[in-house]
Amino acid sequence: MLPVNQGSDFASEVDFIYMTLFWGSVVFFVGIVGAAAYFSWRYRYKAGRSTPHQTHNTTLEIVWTVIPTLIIVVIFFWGVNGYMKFAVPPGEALEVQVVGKQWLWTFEYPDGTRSVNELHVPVNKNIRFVMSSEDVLHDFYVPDMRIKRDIIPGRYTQIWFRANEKGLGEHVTTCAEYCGKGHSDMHAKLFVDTSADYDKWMATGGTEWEDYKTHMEDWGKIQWDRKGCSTCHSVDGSASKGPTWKGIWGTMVKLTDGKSVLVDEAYLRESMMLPQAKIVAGFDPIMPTFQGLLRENEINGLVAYIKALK
Ligand code: HEC
Ligand SMILES: [Cu+2]
Repeated sequence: MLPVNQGSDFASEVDFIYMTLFWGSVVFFVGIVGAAAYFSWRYRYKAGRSTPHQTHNTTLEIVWTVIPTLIIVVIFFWGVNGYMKFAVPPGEALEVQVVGKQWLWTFEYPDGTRSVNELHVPVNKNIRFVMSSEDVLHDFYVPDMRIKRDIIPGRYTQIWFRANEKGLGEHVTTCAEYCGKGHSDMHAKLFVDTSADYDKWMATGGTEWEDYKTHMEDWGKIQWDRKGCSTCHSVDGSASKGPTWKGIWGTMVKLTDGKSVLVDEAYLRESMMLPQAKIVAGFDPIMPTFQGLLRENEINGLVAYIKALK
């Protein structure tokens, strides 16, 4: 029974008000039903017993009106106070974009890192979730944090929490709005990390560090897809908005100014950071700069990937 898995500061407050209401209801239920049962037995029909004439009892009526009213008013303000905390994210918070779609979750962090069905947050930090849907109604629900809010197509909704020490570790995130056939598969894992673990996760963008070192070109392939390079660069030699990456490593590329340049590490790097510096012949200078959008390890991965595309 409650309280279980209180991963956020909300959790204990929510549980406390919930349990107060629950036990309050139990006390009143037992008291009222018990009294009714007792009186119906105590004053049951007996031959010769007559009931005296009853009008009313002013004192009793005032007491049973005023006391419950006061209790309800206290509960109301208690609830509003909690709701306001829950509904209004604090100004200083880490912002994570949450996108729900049939039937998975994507999360995007301030530095552009994206992850699918896996959410990492640092402990003891306010996290604000800005949520949108790509298709139908969904509902972002993290039971251990006691947060839940609808995600509505065409609109942004927000929610926030602050995970505490008790919340360190893995939690379940699920969709609480029936959204079609795969609704029950719409799970994500939430990891509350220490700030060191969180930094490490951000640095590698979701892949294990060791993994990244041993499979640089796979890491580059992930970036090709994640960072949108794939919309303009093919990797199979076919034509696209930009030159294909297949087989370019180590060759001489013709530029619009008539010169040629060797495709090496420095040229690839420059092409990503300052794409307008050297324009490949036959293409328009439409490539956006990725200055500040690619981390060192991502650039290395992309270079390794291009190198591997023979
Ligand atoms: C909007 C389309 C577009 C996107 C997105 C794009 N590029 Fe490009 N890219 C181009 C075009 C067009 C060229 C050729 C013209 C030039 O050199 O600027 C090019 C050239 C390059 C070159 C030089 C290729 C050669 O054959 O010499 C590299 C390397 C490169 N892009 C890397 C990337 C990487 C890495 C990404 C993703 C992080 C990316 N590009 C995203 C359009 C794009
Ligand atoms: Cu859903």
